[in-house]
This record gives sequence, structure tokens and C-alpha cells, in this order.
Amino acid sequence: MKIIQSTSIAAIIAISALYSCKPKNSGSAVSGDAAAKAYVAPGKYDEYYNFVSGGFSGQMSVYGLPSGRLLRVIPVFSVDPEKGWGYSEETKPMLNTSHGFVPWDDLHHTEMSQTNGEIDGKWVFANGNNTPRLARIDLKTFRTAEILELPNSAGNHSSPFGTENSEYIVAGTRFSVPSDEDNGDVAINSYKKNFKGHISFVSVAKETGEMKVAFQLKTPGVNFDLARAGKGKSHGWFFFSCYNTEQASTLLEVNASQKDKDFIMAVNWKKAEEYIKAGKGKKVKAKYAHNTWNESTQTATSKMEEEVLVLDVKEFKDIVYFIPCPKSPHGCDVDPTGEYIVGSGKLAALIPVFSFDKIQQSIASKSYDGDYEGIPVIKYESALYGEVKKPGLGPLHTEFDGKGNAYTSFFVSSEVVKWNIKDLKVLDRVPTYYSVGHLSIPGGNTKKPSPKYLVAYNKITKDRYLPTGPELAQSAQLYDISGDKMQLILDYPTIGEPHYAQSAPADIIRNNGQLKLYKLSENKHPYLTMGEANAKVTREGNKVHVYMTSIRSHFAPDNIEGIKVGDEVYFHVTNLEQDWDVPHGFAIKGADNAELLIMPGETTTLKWVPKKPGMFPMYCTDFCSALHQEMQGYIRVSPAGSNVPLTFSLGKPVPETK
Ligand code: RUQ
Ligand code: CUA
Repeated sequence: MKIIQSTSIAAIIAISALYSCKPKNSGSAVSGDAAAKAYVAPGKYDEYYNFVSGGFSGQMSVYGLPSGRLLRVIPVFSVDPEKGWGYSEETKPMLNTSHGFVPWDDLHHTEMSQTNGEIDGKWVFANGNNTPRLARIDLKTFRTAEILELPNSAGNHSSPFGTENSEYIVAGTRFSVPSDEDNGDVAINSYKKNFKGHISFVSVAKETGEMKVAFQLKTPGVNFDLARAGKGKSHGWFFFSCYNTEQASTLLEVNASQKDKDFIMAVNWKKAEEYIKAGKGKKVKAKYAHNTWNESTQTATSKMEEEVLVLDVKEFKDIVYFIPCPKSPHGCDVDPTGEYIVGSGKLAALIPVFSFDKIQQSIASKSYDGDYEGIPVIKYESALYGEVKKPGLGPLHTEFDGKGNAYTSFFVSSEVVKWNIKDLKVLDRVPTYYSVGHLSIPGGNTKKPSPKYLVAYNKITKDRYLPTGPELAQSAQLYDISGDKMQLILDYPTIGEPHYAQSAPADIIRNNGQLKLYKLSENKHPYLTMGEANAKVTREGNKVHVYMTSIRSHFAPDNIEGIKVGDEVYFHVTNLEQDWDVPHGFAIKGADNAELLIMPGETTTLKWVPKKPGMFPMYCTDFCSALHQEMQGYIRVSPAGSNVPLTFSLGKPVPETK
């Protein structure tokens, strides 16, 4: 393909607009009835659950809409001392990777599971952008149930995007890198020769949700940015935005902005599946962790996978096609009918809308403009449905209302623009405060959006909130989109940096069989203590196991002596409560660890290695009853080699030993 160099457009946009400008009427865009629209009376439920990525916090937060009330922060890729996530022995394996224990990641995108192209309320998937991982959160427990590392990948950004029955959650590598089995120890400037892209098709088991890398597609080395599955007529296809088709490895802000057009990569995954079924593809050695949470043992296990099935798209000519797309596309979004594919070039001054039918015709008639590393490049005009002209500056992401309209965020001009998909005319625009990234309409990526609200997720909030030192809050802004004009009704800060978010009608999740407690009778934890009478302390060499129970308002045992410096002490605390929302906490002085927060009927373990002799109080951290403050105890630690016997008690003092 001939590459048109157009540095002039790039230069103009780069100079004037890479950093966002502030809308003129900032701060005064809320009308009188806004508060009423976002008001959810005390004691009333919200209409939607809203699952918001936490960006560099590594967590996911759950809000109610339209109130903007924060309901929960779900720990995913980052340790969370509040919940003991990554601190308790049971949860540590969830954060295991081929690099060992990795307690942080950068969570960008949330993706709710679907059945027939509609949100089904079972799971939310999330991507770890840094050490490439996928997570599945179970919406019965609001806990991370599985984390799968991705081989041959780096910077799992184009992820996790699902097909209309969650057949696959798909993850494209942001950084192309040498494959895991090749020696990555090569010259960086050998990019063109040695660096490859990989797209992972991760299958999701229908009942359990268990994930597995079904296969990977090995592609030319570019950066995959975002993606969407086809739906309806385009079910069976996947669309990825690509940048750095220049294959630069340094100063990408200049070197990856050289070409006038990068690509949208269209993938016929049903075809790829056929090849896989026919035994094509190659098993390749790779090491990647697969971590699963077991609800009955309440413990995670981490397994190291050894190989992955890879199809090199170069060898299979009818799987992958490139479609030119202006200027470093970011969002790549498919409308509810599956016919229109919207590419958002970060540096483009228009929005191209591609037609699935025209893409199919172009392939049938070989309407190509040469190839890129052996992959056919479809002619821009022959795939194009049309362009939205002069919509704004710096389009990033598009969501849909199912009524024929699209809503695109503009980072540089800080606005949301509503446009009609059929005639490509701009219908409305509203400012955001400021520098909006993602947009989210409940179901806005599915076949059946629920078009009442739109949330804009903003990077910059200068002057919107009380100042908080050098770093200011990121924020969400809620718009009512039920009428012709979008109306801003609420502003609220978010946890971490919000990238993508999705929402679902509250009833789908509320009525999905939410877990209220763990039944003690079904607790299969190996260190379960079934009732206070079974509480005990045992020693095996320097390992001490404390079989402890908690119930309002005491621990059993609450006095322990005979622990020595050099011991490894494991407190296995079983919460005996069988009542909804009665967790107990557990913390001990000097533990270089977090607390435990133990749900009713659950057993959780804290490892403690006392470093000096002394008296170590422990207590419950969660205000569980009127006598919560009495829920405490003492651990006596003696020097190594001391002959203080191992004793434990509750309700009667331990007999005195010197
Ligand atoms: S990306 S704006 Cu992961 Cu658009 Cu966040
Ligand atoms: Cu148990 Cu406070």
C-alpha cells in the first residue's frame, strides 16, 4: 500500500490540541431540574448498577445510577488491605503470575457477560493492562473469581471485549513484542523483524464462566488499541483498532503519527475456529498463570499453563483484513445492529463509519489496496459507509442508544457529540469537565441499549471540586439522554482513573441469586473450625496453626501463650455467623500484613511471623455489635527456645507460667 505522509495535519493538531482546551461556558451548564433527576430518596434503590474501571488503582468500583452513590470497591488486580485481598493466604494465589506475585495492575475496561447480545448479569470481565491479565468477577459475590495471564502479550489494552454470547472474551496486545518462545533478548531496532502482535481468544465456560486461552492469532507487529465484537449480522467477526503501523519503537508520539491512516483489523473468528477444529495451528510453549477461586474451599489456586495454540494469520489468508482508518484510531465501536463500525482517530478531524456489508462485498470482489505484511488492505472507500464531518477534536470512544444515534467522546475539545448513524449528521453536543475519555450508556455496546443515561468519564477536574494538593480527583458526569438534548445532571468523583464502565438494570443483578453468606455446613476449607468447641492451637515444628472462631463478640481462643520468635503462625479464622452482612475483622499488632475481613461462614487465614518477644493484642476491626470493642485478645510471644508451653483459652485465664 502506498503510504501518504501527511505531517501537516498531524502538526496542526499536535500543536493546537493534544492537550485539551476548556469549554467556554464551563461550570454553568446545569439546569434547574437536574438535581431531581439524579435524586434517589434515602432508602430507595438505584435503577442501575454501574461497574467502573479504577485505572491505575487496579480495582473496579460499583456505583448506583442515577445517584452516583459508591456501593463497593471490588479488589481485582491490586492488593486491597481493606478486604485482605492479596494479604490473606487464601487470596495470595490470585495475584500470581509467571513473574511471581504481582500486587498491582492497571485496570482499564469492564465487560459484562452477554446472552443473545444482552447483558445477563453473571460476570464482569476486566483487563490488567501491565502484566497482561484478564479477570472475571462473579456478580453473585462481587468478588474476583478468576485471573488468567496472557502469553505472548504485553500491555493488554485491547481487552476484554466479548462476543454476543460471551463465547469468547478477546484480548489484543497493545505492545507487540517477540513471542515468549523466541528469545526476547534482541535489538530493539529489530522491531520489524522480531516483534509480533498476538490476539487471544479466551473461551468462557457457559455455566462456570471458567476461562481458557482457546487460541491466539499471531499478527504483524503493530499496537492494538481497542476492539469490539461484531453482533447480529456481523456476529462471527471482530474489529480491532491498530496504531503504530509505522512499527516505530521510539518517540511514538511523533514516529507513530506519520501515516495518514492506520488500520482497523477485521477478524473472521468463525473462520479461525474452523481452522482450529481442522487441527491447524501450532502448540507453542509459553508460561502463564491461571488463578481460580474455589467457593467451597474459599481458597484460590494458581496453576502454571505450559502451552498455547497459535494460528499465524499469514498462513491463513481468509481470517484477517486491514481497513485503513484515519490517524491513530483509538475506539473501535460496533452499533447495535452490527452493520456500522465506528473508528475514532485520536488525531482525526472526522469520524469514519464503516459498513459491514461493504466490507463483505470488498472481500468478495477483492477491492484491495495492496497488502500490509501479506494481509490484504481493503480500499478505504469501498469499506466506508460515510464520514461524520467536523464533529470535534480528538474522538475517542462511541456508545449507542439503540434509537439510531451514536455518542462520541472528544478528549481534545472536551465534549460529547450525539450524531445520527444513518445520515451522519451531528444532532447535539454538550461540554464535559474536562478531557473526557470513555462514555457509557447502560447496554450501550450491546444489541439492546437502555438509553436513559450516559456517563462521561473525565481525566481532568481542575476547578470542579475542592482542591486536594497536586493530584485532583478524576470524575464521572451523568447526563440524561432520554430527550433530544443531552442534559448534565450530576458530577461525582471516581476511584482511581476511570476508563471504561458498563451498567446494567439493577434487577438483573439483584435477582441473580446474590450470595448473602457462606453456609457453614458447606464450608470445605481445610482449616475450618466448626464451632467454638473445636477451636485449638497446634504446633508442627515452627509452624503454629490457630483454629480460631469469631462470633459476636469474641474470638475463640482469645488468649494464646507459647508462641516463640521464629515461629510462623497461621490464624485460620472461621466466622461462625450465619447472618447477612456480619463480617468480623482480625488484626494483630506488628503484623507486616493487612487485616482479614471474614464473611459469615467463611474461613480466612492470616500469616504472622513475630519478630520479637512481647505481648501482642489482636482485635476485630469491623464494628459488629454493641460489644465490638470488647472483641479482642492477647498473644504472648516468648524468645526462641523458651519453654513456655503452648496453651490457649477463652473465658478463663491461661494458668500462669514464668
Ligand atoms: S482507553 S480513555 Cu483504556 Cu480510552 Cu481509557
Ligand atoms: Cu467482630 Cu467487631
